[in-house]
Amino acid sequence: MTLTRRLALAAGLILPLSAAPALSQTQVTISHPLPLNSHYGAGATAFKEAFERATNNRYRVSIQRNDNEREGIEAVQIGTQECTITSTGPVGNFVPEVRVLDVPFLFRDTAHARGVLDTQIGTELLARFNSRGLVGVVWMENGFRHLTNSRREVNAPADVRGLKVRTMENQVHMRAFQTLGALPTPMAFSELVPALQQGTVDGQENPIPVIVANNLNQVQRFLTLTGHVYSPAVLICNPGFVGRLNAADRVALQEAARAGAAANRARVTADEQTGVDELRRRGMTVVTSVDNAAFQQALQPGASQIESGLDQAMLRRIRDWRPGS
Ligand code: EAX
Repeated sequence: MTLTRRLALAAGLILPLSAAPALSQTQVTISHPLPLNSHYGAGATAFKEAFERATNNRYRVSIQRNDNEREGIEAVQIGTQECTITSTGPVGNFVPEVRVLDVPFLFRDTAHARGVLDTQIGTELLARFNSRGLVGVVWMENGFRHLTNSRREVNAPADVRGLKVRTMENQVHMRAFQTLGALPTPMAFSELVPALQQGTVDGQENPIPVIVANNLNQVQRFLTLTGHVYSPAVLICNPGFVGRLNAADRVALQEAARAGAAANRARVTADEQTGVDELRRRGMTVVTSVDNAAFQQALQPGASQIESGLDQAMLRRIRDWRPGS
């Protein structure tokens, strides 16, 4: 099912489309949780430029920062803003089927993740947004998540035991850190830096682009490249907004979203190439040689709990996915 058809279905389009007034300019607000100079900012900017150009500026896109991703999704759901870019962290609380993407060590590498999300499985998961009062427009990317903390070097799973680790408001991630013996503390990104500054939590986990863009080196000493979870991002829009688009503008939205995803992913790739050296330069102690198999082994006892309630067939499809499949 093409995005265009999904958008039409989501918007319940059965009436002749009302064309937007020819000369009026419609404001479109899109939020994301990071600085403009970030992988989400790059995606939002590319989306803005492409959508305004394709609609001859009949739409003006305003990019706003809201570092509470759950709030951004809620605002799109009730229609106080048109779109948001968010990691899948809190999305599972709105679209439970998406939680399947948050399983530790599910994706072999970035190519596996992007390949799954950009083909049938990704399309099927985006379609799940429709019944939840949301339109999943395109998958974007946050990146592989790594562990930081300010108490000690983490070289092995046993070093995680007893650490108070901030997690996103995500049951799958919380169960994983419980299995490792950590004390997972879920909170929105907006609360993270104060919690680290006040010592409410010892550590957190995020992709390199997020750590760099938010200068988390100022509140964290140690970085361990665990790569324990691939963190997708997603561009979500309000069904009413989509439903008011004429057919040509809906195509423009789809193509602008793809342009945003391409720019976002390119920035993740760039940040991951330079970010670790940059964080070392800023003073972090970085553990690069991590025995990922040991972490996967340490998670095994909790695997059934971590994956409880998730679509096991979908998990198998994702694990078995190969290019061309
Ligand atoms: O989406 O909350 C988080 O840790 C997210 O990775 C961050 O907001 C970027």
